[in-house]
Amino acid sequence: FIFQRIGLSGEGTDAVVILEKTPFQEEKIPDLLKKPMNAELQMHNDIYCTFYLSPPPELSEIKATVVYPATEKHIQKYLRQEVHLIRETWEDYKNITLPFIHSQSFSIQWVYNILEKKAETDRIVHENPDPSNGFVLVPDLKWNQNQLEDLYLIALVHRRDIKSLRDLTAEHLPLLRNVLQEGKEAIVKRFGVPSSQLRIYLHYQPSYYHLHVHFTALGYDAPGSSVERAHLLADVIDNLAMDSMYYQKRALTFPLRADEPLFKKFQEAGRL
Ligand code: M7G
Repeated sequence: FIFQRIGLSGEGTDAVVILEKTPFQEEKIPDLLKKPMNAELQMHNDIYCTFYLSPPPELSEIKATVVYPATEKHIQKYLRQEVHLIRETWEDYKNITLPFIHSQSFSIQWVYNILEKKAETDRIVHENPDPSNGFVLVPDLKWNQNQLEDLYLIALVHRRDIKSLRDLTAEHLPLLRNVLQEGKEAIVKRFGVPSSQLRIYLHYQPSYYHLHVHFTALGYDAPGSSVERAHLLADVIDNLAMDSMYYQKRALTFPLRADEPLFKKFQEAGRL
C-alpha cells in the first residue's frame, strides 16, 4: 500500500489517498491468462521464469480509499515510521494514556453516523438494537466485498461509554457474548464463512475510542492482527469471566510510532 499527500482544492488542504491492488478473484484467472496482453520476460533459468504482465483494465483494478480533508493525525497514521513497543501498566493508563485520549482522540462521528443510520445504512449486515447489549455489524472500510479472501467486518456497539479494552469489566459480558455469537451467525448466513475461519478481535490501542470488534478471514493477514495489537474476543470474554477487573489490573503491550504524540507522553514520563 502506498500513500500520497495531494492538494485537492488549493493551499493547505491535504488528502490521504491509499492505493491498494485488490486480491485476485479465482474465477477471473483464466481470463487473465487468455486475454492478449504484454508479457515481459524478466528472467529465465532452467525451468524457472518470471514475467511482468500488463492485464487489461477490467482485470487490474486498484482500490483507492480517500480521506479528505485529512487531519495531520490521519497523515501521520499513514506515514511510515519507526515503531516501539510500550508496556502500559494500569497506572500508566490512568496517568498518561487516559488524559491523552481525552485531549485528542480521533473524531468518532463516522461511528455515530452508522449507529444513527445516517451513513452506510444499506451496508448493515446485522443489528441487535438493544441500547446496552446491542451492536451494528458492517463491512469494514478496508473491504470491498468482491472476494471473501480478505473478508473484514466491524461490529460497533450501541453504548457510547466504552472507550476500549481497558474499560471492560464483567458487566459487559452479555454485550461481548452477543457480538461474538450473533456476529458469527450473521457472517456464516450472509457470506458462508464458518466461525472456525474467522479471527474475531479487539485492538489495543484502537484508533477510535468507541468499542468495536474486528471480524477478519483467518487466512487474511489483516493489518493490526499481530500479537502486539490484537486481543481475541473469546479470550477477552474468558478473562473477564475469571476476573471482572482483569483489564484494570494487567499491563498491556502495544506498538507506537516514534512520531505519535502518545509516544512522546510515555517518553516524557520516563516510561521508555
Ligand atoms: P481501530 O482498531 O480503531 O483502528 O479500527 P485501525 O484503523 O488503526 O485498525 C477501526 C476500524 O474501523 C478499522 O478497521 C477501519 O478500517 C474501520 N473504519 C474506519 N472508518 C473511518 C470507517 C468508516 O467510515 N466506515 C467503516 N465501515 N469502517 C471504518
